Amino acid sequence: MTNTHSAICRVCPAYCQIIAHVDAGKLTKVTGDKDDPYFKGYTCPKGRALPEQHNNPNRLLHCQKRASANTFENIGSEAAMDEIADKIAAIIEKHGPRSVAVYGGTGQVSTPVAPSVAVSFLMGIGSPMHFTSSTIDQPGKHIAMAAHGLWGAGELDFNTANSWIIVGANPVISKASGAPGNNPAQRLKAAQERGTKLIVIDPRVTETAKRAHIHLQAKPGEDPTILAGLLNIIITEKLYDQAFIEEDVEGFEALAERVALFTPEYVAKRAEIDVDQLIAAARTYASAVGQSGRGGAVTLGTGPNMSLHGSLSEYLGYCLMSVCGYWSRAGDKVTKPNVLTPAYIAKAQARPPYKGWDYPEKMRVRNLSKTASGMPTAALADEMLLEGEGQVKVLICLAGNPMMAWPDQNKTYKALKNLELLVVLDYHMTATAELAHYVIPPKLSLETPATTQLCEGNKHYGYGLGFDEPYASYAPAVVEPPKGADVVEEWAFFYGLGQRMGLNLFVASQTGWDKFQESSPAFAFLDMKNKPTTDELHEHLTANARISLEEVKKHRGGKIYEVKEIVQPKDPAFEGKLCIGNAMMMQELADVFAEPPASQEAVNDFPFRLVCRRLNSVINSAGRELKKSLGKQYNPAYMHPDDLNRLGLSSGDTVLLSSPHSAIRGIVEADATLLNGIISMTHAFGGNPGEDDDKVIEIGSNTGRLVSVEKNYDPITGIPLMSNIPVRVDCI
Ligand SMILES: Nc1nc2c(c(=O)[nH]1)N[C@H]1C(S)=C(S)[C@@H](COP(=O)(O)OP(=O)(O)OC[C@H]3O[C@@H](n4cnc5c(=O)[nH]c(N)nc54)[C@H](O)[C@@H]3O)O[C@H]1N2
Ligand SMILES: Nc1nc2c(c(=O)[nH]1)N[C@H]1C(S)=C(S)[C@@H](COP(=O)(O)OP(=O)(O)OC[C@H]3O[C@@H](n4cnc5c(=O)[nH]c(N)nc54)[C@H](O)[C@@H]3O)O[C@H]1N2
Ligand code: SF4
Ligand SMILES: [Mo]
Repeated sequence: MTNTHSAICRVCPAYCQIIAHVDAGKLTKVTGDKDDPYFKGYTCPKGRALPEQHNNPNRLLHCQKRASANTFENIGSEAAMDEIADKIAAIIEKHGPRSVAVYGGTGQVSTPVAPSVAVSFLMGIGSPMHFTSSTIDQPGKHIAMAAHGLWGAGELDFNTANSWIIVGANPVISKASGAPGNNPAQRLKAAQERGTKLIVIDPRVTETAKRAHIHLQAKPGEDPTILAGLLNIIITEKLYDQAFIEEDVEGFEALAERVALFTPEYVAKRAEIDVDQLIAAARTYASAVGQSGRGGAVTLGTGPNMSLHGSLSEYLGYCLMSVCGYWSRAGDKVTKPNVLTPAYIAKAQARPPYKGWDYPEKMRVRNLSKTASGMPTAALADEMLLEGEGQVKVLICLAGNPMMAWPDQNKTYKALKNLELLVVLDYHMTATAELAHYVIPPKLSLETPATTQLCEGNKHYGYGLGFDEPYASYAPAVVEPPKGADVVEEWAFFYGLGQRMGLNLFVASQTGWDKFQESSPAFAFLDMKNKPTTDELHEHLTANARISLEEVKKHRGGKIYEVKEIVQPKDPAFEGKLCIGNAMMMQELADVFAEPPASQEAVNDFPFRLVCRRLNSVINSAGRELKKSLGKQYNPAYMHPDDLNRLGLSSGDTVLLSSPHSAIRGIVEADATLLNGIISMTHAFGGNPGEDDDKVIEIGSNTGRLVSVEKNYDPITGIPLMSNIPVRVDCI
């Protein structure tokens, strides 16, 4: 007999409400929950593949311990934790706590309780070495927020916007950055029908760009130029919000002076776009100036963030919103009020700029340090390779896949091989797990309880993330792990180490996530003798929620709560302002103006530009193991048909793609949605170095191998050039 249970899909941060069909204790099907008031039955192929993930014969059900260079053996989870705790203690004794690092990857969205316990573990042993995928994703977001400041009234409403700019993001596929995640294709279509004018900047006519009123199909890497150009038009044509700028913004003159360099003709020529379209985009964007609640956001994705100057591009996006006064005003509805995070008073006032970079924790390479985005992951491989005090000897990899995802795969390979201890928490034998000393398989998402708190908090990461209604949901575990499995929840692994190492671990309630208030998180110390339940941890995490978890639990299946918050006016004596003339950003913009649009090297020897792209069936490397749901098993190198013709190539041919750093094979495929000279290719495919050359049709290839972390990187966050990579195409 089939039972159905409401549940929350946690494959990606959209957190769709789903129905899990369970037959004799086995997850057999996932469908959308049509009764859910927010998701209304929406799912995507990755969510519908949850049964294949949970029941996959290749799923690991026992901890693995390396037995030889190429083999692993089963080990009991308690024994594994005994051995790992002993090893870590011995390494700390010899090399100090900084030798132990944790890397948390994208899979953490499936296991939202774990990161807090992992951080507490690191604090317990005294190591500052906590890294996440955030710094190889869109670290510019955090830098820009710090340089610009935040607006206390929060986000603009997607539902009432006159215009909306999306730069190098494709929310229809990624469900991230740009449009709300509850069926972004539908949300964009509805916006278009309402008359919202969408402006998209992308070298490809993406599924999102198809909904655009104006698509600036610009060359990649020119986002700072284009955004500065839009600002220049808005300023010279006096389309900005004078009153808002006088009251709440500083730095206007500095910005105006700098963007004046970026005349429409200069920008159009440099980015290879039509000058009239550029001017039309600026006028369209500014068309709601002075109309409270009608402004539009500028949202940026991985494209600009991975093409260098990501922080600057994000910053100029904020500048566009601030010169137009496109922030919620007193009397407007609060667009994303908290539910499972704490209530706060939304005020129409700035939270002025704060320190976002150059934090005291230094890396030993490239003069990098911790920033508001965290520790620079692009330098972690160097930290494992560089001998001397502080060298990283232990890596615990929590739901991430460095071998597939980190920039410079060859260096990552050497670095991971150099470790004294690599522990991978993952549910299958990934390319990273293959190099591990221990692999610890977890329960999978539908085997553990969940709340929607993580998705709610994501609104602080960028527009189009987080729910745009006061929505929340709780779901218990709906299936048990397969019979005989000895799997450990990720948080319980860190807890197990903590018990053995005599640490007092805690979880921090999510108060601290709310950037609009100054209060710090509430810490709940865990009982280190009697193991808490995952539900108890969720209770700690939601301790300060506006609507209690107890209340949310009563409404199984997701509910939009009656939270009708109105933005309050500015405190009478408040003088803080947003900043649009940050000196470092203005200098970087001058540098952009001075730099040649494309280096000679790129033009002569590497005439193509490889840009990032996401596939609907996978989330980075996760899902590649689900052969039935995956479709194509490799990542095609999409190119314009004219480029293929010119090179005498046809779809399906194998080529060698060389960057100034390294080379990979690729299988070309015609894609007329691309600009000439662009190769659009997904990351996190292929195998470890040497494994994919002869198997490119079976497993694809790894674009991260083409990236150097030492040349062309952001000096603040360390993110290297990971999109807009110069490449040459050779027939083989
Ligand atoms: N060249 C290039 N490189 C890139 C990018 C690019 O566009 N181009 N994108 C970058 C970006 S944006 C990111 S975020 C990073 C991603 O970097 P990572 O997060 O390191 O890579 P993923 O492949 O997402 O790894 C997620 C892992 O989590 C595992 N996982 C999934 N669910 C669970 C679970 O419930 N529990 C546990 N324990 N594990 C789970 C999956 O099996 C997978 O191995 O890659 C970056 N690298
Ligand atoms: N289905 C699916 N969903 C995912 C993921 C996945 O792998 N698959 N990954 C998740 C993760 S980790 C992340 S970070 C988000 C990312 O979410 P998005 O940022 O929306 O990612 P993409 O879909 O790759 O969109 C990037 C776009 O930037 C364009 N682009 C590339 N270079 C440039 C440039 O220099 N300038 C401009 N203007 N555009 C450029 C590309 O053509 C592409 O359309 O998606 C998340 N969601
Ligand atoms: S969009 Fe994300 S959360 Fe929704 S079904 Fe797909 S993978 Fe799951
Ligand atoms: Mo990402």
